[in-house]
Amino acid sequence: DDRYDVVVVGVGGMGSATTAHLAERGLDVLGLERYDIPHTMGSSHGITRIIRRAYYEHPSYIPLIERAYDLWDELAAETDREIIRRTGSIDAGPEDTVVFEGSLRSCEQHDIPHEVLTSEEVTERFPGYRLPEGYKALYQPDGGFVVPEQSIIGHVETAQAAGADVRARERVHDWEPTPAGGVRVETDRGTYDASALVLAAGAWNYKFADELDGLAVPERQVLGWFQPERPSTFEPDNFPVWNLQIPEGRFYGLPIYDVPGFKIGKYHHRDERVDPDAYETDPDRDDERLLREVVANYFPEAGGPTMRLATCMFTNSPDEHFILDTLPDHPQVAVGAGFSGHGFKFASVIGEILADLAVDGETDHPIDMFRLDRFDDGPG
Ligand code: PYC
Repeated sequence: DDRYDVVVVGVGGMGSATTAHLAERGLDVLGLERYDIPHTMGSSHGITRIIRRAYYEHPSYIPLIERAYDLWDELAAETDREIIRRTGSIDAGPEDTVVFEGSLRSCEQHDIPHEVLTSEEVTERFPGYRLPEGYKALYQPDGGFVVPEQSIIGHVETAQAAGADVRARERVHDWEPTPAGGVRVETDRGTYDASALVLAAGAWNYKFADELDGLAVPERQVLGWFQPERPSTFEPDNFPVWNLQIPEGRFYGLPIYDVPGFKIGKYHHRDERVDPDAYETDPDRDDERLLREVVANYFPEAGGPTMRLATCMFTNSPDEHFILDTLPDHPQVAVGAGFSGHGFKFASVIGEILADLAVDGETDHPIDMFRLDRFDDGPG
Protein backbone atom coordinates (compact mmCIF):
# COMPACT_ATOMS: atom_id res chain seq x y z
CA ASP A 1 0.00 0.00 0.00
CA ASP A 2 1.57 3.29 -1.08
CA ARG A 3 -0.77 5.47 0.92
CA TYR A 4 0.01 6.57 4.47
CA ASP A 5 -1.37 8.90 7.09
CA VAL A 6 2.09 10.42 7.59
CA VAL A 7 5.47 10.16 5.87
CA VAL A 8 8.51 11.13 7.97
CA VAL A 9 11.62 12.24 6.07
CA GLY A 10 14.74 11.22 8.01
CA VAL A 11 15.02 8.45 10.60
CA GLY A 12 17.70 9.97 12.82
CA GLY A 13 17.15 11.21 16.36
CA MET A 14 14.10 13.36 15.64
CA GLY A 15 12.57 11.30 12.82
CA SER A 16 12.78 7.98 14.68
CA ALA A 17 11.06 9.51 17.71
CA THR A 18 8.36 11.07 15.51
CA THR A 19 7.76 7.79 13.69
CA ALA A 20 7.40 5.99 17.03
CA HIS A 21 4.95 8.54 18.46
CA LEU A 22 2.80 8.49 15.32
CA ALA A 23 2.72 4.69 15.12
CA GLU A 24 1.83 4.39 18.80
CA ARG A 25 -1.16 6.65 18.15
CA GLY A 26 -2.41 4.09 15.63
CA LEU A 27 -1.48 6.03 12.51
CA ASP A 28 -0.21 4.47 9.34
CA VAL A 29 3.30 5.90 9.12
CA LEU A 30 6.29 5.53 6.81
CA GLY A 31 9.77 6.57 7.99
CA LEU A 32 12.29 7.09 5.17
CA GLU A 33 16.06 7.22 5.74
CA ARG A 34 18.52 7.77 2.89
CA TYR A 35 21.46 6.18 4.75
CA ASP A 36 21.54 3.33 7.30
CA ILE A 37 19.62 3.16 10.59
CA PRO A 38 21.51 4.41 12.51
CA HIS A 39 24.30 6.04 10.48
CA THR A 40 27.20 8.47 10.98
CA MET A 41 26.61 10.93 8.10
CA GLY A 42 24.44 13.47 9.87
CA SER A 43 23.86 14.72 13.43
CA SER A 44 22.65 11.63 15.29
CA HIS A 45 25.82 9.70 16.09
CA GLY A 46 28.78 9.94 18.44
CA ILE A 47 27.72 7.49 21.20
CA THR A 48 27.00 10.03 23.93
CA ARG A 49 24.96 13.26 23.92
CA ILE A 50 24.64 15.57 26.89
CA ILE A 51 21.30 15.88 28.62
CA ARG A 52 20.90 18.54 31.32
CA ARG A 53 18.20 20.36 33.20
CA ALA A 54 20.55 23.29 33.78
CA TYR A 55 19.45 25.04 30.60
CA TYR A 56 21.57 28.14 30.17
CA GLU A 57 20.26 28.71 26.63
CA HIS A 58 16.83 29.81 27.93
CA PRO A 59 14.45 28.87 30.77
CA SER A 60 11.71 28.17 28.18
CA TYR A 61 13.38 24.85 27.43
CA ILE A 62 12.74 23.50 30.93
CA PRO A 63 9.17 22.20 30.44
CA LEU A 64 10.36 20.41 27.30
CA ILE A 65 13.39 18.87 28.99
CA GLU A 66 11.23 17.60 31.86
CA ARG A 67 9.01 15.74 29.39
CA ALA A 68 12.06 14.56 27.41
CA TYR A 69 13.55 12.94 30.55
CA ASP A 70 10.27 11.09 31.24
CA LEU A 71 10.05 9.86 27.67
CA TRP A 72 13.70 8.70 27.63
CA ASP A 73 13.13 6.76 30.85
CA GLU A 74 10.00 5.17 29.35
CA LEU A 75 11.82 4.23 26.15
CA ALA A 76 14.69 2.69 28.13
CA ALA A 77 12.25 0.65 30.24
CA GLU A 78 10.19 -0.48 27.23
CA THR A 79 13.15 -1.47 25.09
CA ASP A 80 15.50 -2.65 27.87
CA ARG A 81 18.29 -0.56 26.33
CA GLU A 82 20.70 1.83 28.05
CA ILE A 83 19.37 4.99 26.47
CA ILE A 84 20.04 7.52 29.22
CA ARG A 85 22.66 7.61 31.95
CA ARG A 86 22.77 10.14 34.79
CA THR A 87 26.25 11.37 35.73
CA GLY A 88 25.46 14.87 36.99
CA SER A 89 26.34 17.94 34.94
CA ILE A 90 28.74 20.85 35.42
CA ASP A 91 28.12 24.18 33.70
CA ALA A 92 31.00 26.49 34.46
CA GLY A 93 32.90 29.63 33.55
CA PRO A 94 33.88 33.00 34.95
CA GLU A 95 31.13 34.31 37.24
CA ASP A 96 29.36 36.68 34.84
CA THR A 97 29.21 34.39 31.79
CA VAL A 98 26.13 32.85 30.23
CA VAL A 99 26.91 29.16 30.76
CA PHE A 100 27.10 29.56 34.55
CA GLU A 101 24.66 32.46 35.04
CA GLY A 102 22.07 31.12 32.58
CA SER A 103 22.17 27.67 34.17
CA LEU A 104 21.74 29.18 37.62
CA ARG A 105 18.78 31.29 36.42
CA SER A 106 17.04 28.31 34.83
CA CYS A 107 17.52 26.20 37.97
CA GLU A 108 16.30 28.97 40.29
CA GLN A 109 13.27 29.85 38.17
CA HIS A 110 12.15 26.25 37.92
CA ASP A 111 13.18 24.99 41.37
CA ILE A 112 15.66 22.52 39.98
CA PRO A 113 18.04 21.01 42.57
CA HIS A 114 21.55 22.35 42.10
CA GLU A 115 24.74 23.34 43.89
CA VAL A 116 27.14 26.17 43.13
CA LEU A 117 30.74 24.99 43.50
CA THR A 118 34.12 26.71 43.37
CA SER A 119 36.82 25.36 41.06
CA GLU A 120 38.56 23.75 44.04
CA GLU A 121 35.34 22.08 45.18
CA VAL A 122 34.77 20.68 41.70
CA THR A 123 38.25 19.08 41.70
CA GLU A 124 37.76 17.68 45.21
CA ARG A 125 34.59 15.90 44.12
CA PHE A 126 35.52 15.11 40.54
CA PRO A 127 39.33 14.87 40.31
CA GLY A 128 39.45 14.89 36.48
CA TYR A 129 38.56 18.63 36.48
CA ARG A 130 41.10 21.52 36.81
CA LEU A 131 39.10 24.71 36.42
CA PRO A 132 40.90 28.06 36.81
CA GLU A 133 40.73 29.78 40.17
CA GLY A 134 37.72 32.03 40.51
CA TYR A 135 35.44 30.13 38.09
CA LYS A 136 31.90 29.28 39.15
CA ALA A 137 30.39 25.88 38.49
CA LEU A 138 26.79 24.81 38.67
CA TYR A 139 26.38 21.13 39.51
CA GLN A 140 23.02 19.54 38.68
CA PRO A 141 22.68 15.89 39.71
CA ASP A 142 20.24 14.80 36.96
CA GLY A 143 22.60 15.76 34.13
CA GLY A 144 24.12 12.99 32.07
CA PHE A 145 23.94 11.61 28.57
CA VAL A 146 21.63 10.02 26.06
CA VAL A 147 23.05 7.29 23.79
CA PRO A 148 21.95 8.46 20.32
CA GLU A 149 22.39 5.22 18.39
CA GLN A 150 20.51 3.25 21.05
CA SER A 151 17.74 5.81 21.14
CA ILE A 152 17.26 5.60 17.37
CA ILE A 153 17.19 1.80 17.49
CA GLY A 154 14.80 1.90 20.46
CA HIS A 155 12.43 4.32 18.74
CA VAL A 156 12.50 2.32 15.50
CA GLU A 157 11.77 -0.91 17.41
CA THR A 158 8.86 0.82 19.13
CA ALA A 159 7.59 2.21 15.84
CA GLN A 160 7.81 -1.15 14.08
CA ALA A 161 6.11 -2.96 16.96
CA ALA A 162 3.23 -0.50 16.54
CA GLY A 163 3.01 -1.24 12.80
CA ALA A 164 5.15 1.52 11.21
CA ASP A 165 7.01 0.94 7.95
CA VAL A 166 10.61 2.10 8.31
CA ARG A 167 12.98 1.97 5.35
CA ALA A 168 16.71 2.71 5.17
CA ARG A 169 18.66 3.37 1.97
CA GLU A 170 15.69 5.07 0.38
CA ARG A 171 16.33 8.65 -0.62
CA VAL A 172 13.57 11.23 -0.81
CA HIS A 173 14.01 13.31 -3.97
CA ASP A 174 11.12 15.69 -3.48
CA TRP A 175 7.59 16.18 -2.24
CA GLU A 176 4.63 18.19 -3.50
CA PRO A 177 1.29 19.22 -2.07
CA THR A 178 -1.72 17.45 -3.57
CA PRO A 179 -4.99 19.20 -4.52
CA ALA A 180 -6.75 17.29 -1.72
CA GLY A 181 -4.48 18.91 0.89
CA GLY A 182 -2.09 16.00 1.38
CA VAL A 183 1.37 15.33 -0.01
CA ARG A 184 3.01 13.15 -2.65
CA VAL A 185 6.57 12.01 -1.89
CA GLU A 186 9.00 10.87 -4.59
CA THR A 187 11.94 8.67 -3.62
CA ASP A 188 14.53 6.69 -5.53
CA ARG A 189 12.37 3.61 -4.97
CA GLY A 190 8.78 4.78 -5.29
CA THR A 191 6.01 7.33 -4.85
CA TYR A 192 3.86 7.68 -1.74
CA ASP A 193 0.73 9.64 -0.95
CA ALA A 194 0.03 10.78 2.58
CA SER A 195 -2.22 13.15 4.51
CA ALA A 196 0.78 14.79 6.22
CA LEU A 197 4.55 15.05 5.97
CA VAL A 198 7.18 15.55 8.67
CA LEU A 199 10.52 17.04 7.67
CA ALA A 200 13.06 15.62 10.14
CA ALA A 201 15.98 15.47 7.75
CA GLY A 202 18.46 17.33 9.96
CA ALA A 203 21.15 19.12 7.97
CA TRP A 204 19.29 18.27 4.73
CA ASN A 205 16.01 19.90 5.78
CA TYR A 206 16.63 23.15 3.89
CA LYS A 207 16.78 21.16 0.66
CA PHE A 208 13.12 20.16 1.18
CA ALA A 209 11.63 23.53 2.16
CA ASP A 210 12.58 26.92 0.67
CA GLU A 211 11.20 28.50 3.85
CA LEU A 212 14.23 27.11 5.70
CA ASP A 213 16.81 28.70 3.41
CA GLY A 214 19.19 30.66 5.64
CA LEU A 215 17.28 29.54 8.75
CA ALA A 216 18.67 26.00 9.14
CA VAL A 217 22.31 26.18 8.13
CA PRO A 218 24.57 23.10 8.43
CA GLU A 219 27.96 23.53 10.12
CA ARG A 220 30.83 21.02 10.35
CA GLN A 221 31.77 19.87 13.86
CA VAL A 222 34.53 17.65 15.28
CA LEU A 223 34.50 15.25 18.23
CA GLY A 224 37.64 13.88 19.92
CA TRP A 225 38.20 11.02 22.36
CA PHE A 226 41.52 10.95 24.27
CA GLN A 227 42.92 8.32 26.61
CA PRO A 228 43.19 9.42 30.26
CA GLU A 229 46.09 8.43 32.54
CA ARG A 230 43.72 6.81 35.04
CA PRO A 231 40.53 5.88 33.22
CA SER A 232 38.50 5.44 36.42
CA THR A 233 38.72 9.22 37.06
CA PHE A 234 36.86 9.79 33.80
CA GLU A 235 34.28 7.02 34.04
CA PRO A 236 30.56 7.90 34.29
CA ASP A 237 30.33 7.30 38.06
CA ASN A 238 33.15 9.79 38.76
CA PHE A 239 32.89 12.34 36.01
CA PRO A 240 29.89 14.59 35.29
CA VAL A 241 29.23 15.81 31.75
CA TRP A 242 30.22 19.44 31.30
CA ASN A 243 29.78 22.69 29.42
CA LEU A 244 32.55 25.28 29.84
CA GLN A 245 32.72 28.87 28.70
CA ILE A 246 36.44 29.70 28.55
CA PRO A 247 38.68 32.15 26.67
CA GLU A 248 39.25 29.43 24.03
CA GLY A 249 35.49 29.29 23.31
CA ARG A 250 32.56 27.20 24.47
CA PHE A 251 33.42 23.53 24.93
CA TYR A 252 31.66 20.42 26.22
CA GLY A 253 32.69 16.95 27.25
CA LEU A 254 31.58 13.58 28.52
CA PRO A 255 32.97 10.62 30.44
CA ILE A 256 34.44 7.46 28.95
CA TYR A 257 31.66 5.34 27.49
CA ASP A 258 32.01 2.63 24.85
CA VAL A 259 35.09 4.31 23.33
CA PRO A 260 38.21 4.02 25.61
CA GLY A 261 38.61 7.77 25.84
CA PHE A 262 37.24 10.93 27.42
CA LYS A 263 35.15 12.87 24.88
CA ILE A 264 35.43 16.58 24.08
CA GLY A 265 34.07 18.99 21.48
CA LYS A 266 33.92 22.70 20.77
CA TYR A 267 30.73 24.49 19.82
CA HIS A 268 31.05 25.93 16.30
CA HIS A 269 34.36 24.12 15.95
CA ARG A 270 35.92 26.15 13.11
CA ASP A 271 32.84 28.09 12.03
CA GLU A 272 32.58 26.11 8.78
CA ARG A 273 29.23 26.33 7.04
CA VAL A 274 28.84 23.30 4.79
CA ASP A 275 26.71 21.56 2.22
CA PRO A 276 25.83 18.26 3.92
CA ASP A 277 26.36 16.45 0.61
CA ALA A 278 29.90 17.80 0.10
CA TYR A 279 32.14 18.51 3.08
CA GLU A 280 35.34 17.14 4.64
CA THR A 281 34.19 14.37 6.96
CA ASP A 282 37.71 13.30 7.92
CA PRO A 283 39.09 15.27 10.89
CA ASP A 284 42.61 16.70 10.39
CA ARG A 285 45.49 17.59 12.72
CA ASP A 286 44.28 21.17 13.18
CA ASP A 287 40.86 19.90 14.23
CA GLU A 288 42.54 17.68 16.80
CA ARG A 289 44.92 20.38 18.08
CA LEU A 290 42.05 22.70 18.82
CA LEU A 291 40.53 20.11 21.17
CA ARG A 292 43.82 18.92 22.70
CA GLU A 293 44.75 22.43 23.86
CA VAL A 294 41.64 22.57 26.01
CA VAL A 295 42.15 19.05 27.36
CA ALA A 296 45.68 20.07 28.42
CA ASN A 297 44.50 23.24 30.16
CA TYR A 298 41.35 22.02 31.94
CA PHE A 299 41.53 18.18 32.06
CA PRO A 300 45.31 17.59 32.11
CA GLU A 301 45.07 13.93 33.10
CA ALA A 302 43.00 13.11 30.03
CA GLY A 303 45.46 14.15 27.31
CA GLY A 304 46.85 10.73 26.35
CA PRO A 305 46.80 9.15 22.90
CA THR A 306 43.94 9.79 20.54
CA MET A 307 41.35 7.03 20.61
CA ARG A 308 38.91 8.36 18.04
CA LEU A 309 38.05 11.46 16.03
CA ALA A 310 34.80 12.06 14.18
CA THR A 311 32.90 14.80 12.40
CA CYS A 312 29.20 15.57 12.56
CA MET A 313 27.02 18.59 11.85
CA PHE A 314 25.12 21.24 13.73
CA THR A 315 22.23 22.84 11.85
CA ASN A 316 22.06 26.40 13.12
CA SER A 317 19.09 28.74 13.19
CA PRO A 318 19.87 32.48 13.34
CA ASP A 319 19.10 32.73 17.08
CA GLU A 320 20.24 29.16 17.86
CA HIS A 321 16.78 28.25 19.10
CA PHE A 322 14.85 25.36 17.56
CA ILE A 323 12.40 25.63 14.68
CA LEU A 324 9.18 23.68 15.35
CA ASP A 325 6.20 24.55 13.20
CA THR A 326 4.07 23.72 10.20
CA LEU A 327 5.00 25.40 6.91
CA PRO A 328 3.00 28.64 6.45
CA ASP A 329 1.72 27.70 2.96
CA HIS A 330 1.42 23.99 3.67
CA PRO A 331 -0.16 23.23 7.04
CA GLN A 332 0.04 19.51 6.26
CA VAL A 333 3.86 19.72 6.53
CA ALA A 334 5.47 19.78 10.00
CA VAL A 335 9.09 20.78 10.42
CA GLY A 336 11.67 20.11 13.12
CA ALA A 337 14.82 22.03 12.18
CA GLY A 338 17.65 24.28 13.30
CA PHE A 339 18.46 22.41 16.51
CA SER A 340 21.70 24.39 16.60
CA GLY A 341 23.87 21.82 18.37
CA HIS A 342 21.70 21.38 21.44
CA GLY A 343 18.73 19.37 20.21
CA PHE A 344 19.45 15.68 20.63
CA LYS A 345 18.62 15.56 24.33
CA PHE A 346 15.09 16.71 23.38
CA ALA A 347 14.55 14.16 20.57
CA SER A 348 12.05 12.12 22.60
CA VAL A 349 9.76 15.12 23.17
CA ILE A 350 10.40 16.61 19.71
CA GLY A 351 8.96 13.36 18.34
CA GLU A 352 5.83 13.95 20.38
CA ILE A 353 5.57 17.59 19.22
CA LEU A 354 6.11 16.78 15.53
CA ALA A 355 3.52 14.00 15.78
CA ASP A 356 1.06 16.54 17.28
CA LEU A 357 1.80 19.06 14.51
CA ALA A 358 1.43 16.43 11.78
CA VAL A 359 -1.89 15.14 13.09
CA ASP A 360 -3.57 18.23 14.59
CA GLY A 361 -1.53 21.13 13.22
CA GLU A 362 -1.10 22.15 16.88
CA THR A 363 0.45 20.94 20.13
CA ASP A 364 -0.12 21.52 23.85
CA HIS A 365 3.63 21.78 24.37
CA PRO A 366 4.91 25.36 24.81
CA ILE A 367 6.57 26.00 21.44
CA ASP A 368 5.72 29.66 20.78
CA MET A 369 9.38 30.56 21.01
CA PHE A 370 10.21 28.08 18.24
CA ARG A 371 7.80 29.25 15.52
CA LEU A 372 9.01 30.18 12.04
CA ASP A 373 7.33 33.59 12.03
CA ARG A 374 9.91 34.97 14.45
CA PHE A 375 12.11 35.32 11.37
CA ASP A 376 9.50 37.14 9.27
CA ASP A 377 11.66 40.26 9.19
CA GLY A 378 14.68 38.25 8.01
CA PRO A 379 17.17 35.88 9.60
CA GLY A 380 18.90 38.54 11.72
O1 PYC B 1 23.69 20.84 24.62
O2 PYC B 1 25.09 20.24 26.19
C1 PYC B 1 24.78 20.38 25.01
C2 PYC B 1 25.74 20.03 23.97
C3 PYC B 1 26.92 19.37 24.11
C4 PYC B 1 27.48 19.27 22.85
C5 PYC B 1 26.67 19.88 21.99
N1 PYC B 1 25.61 20.33 22.68
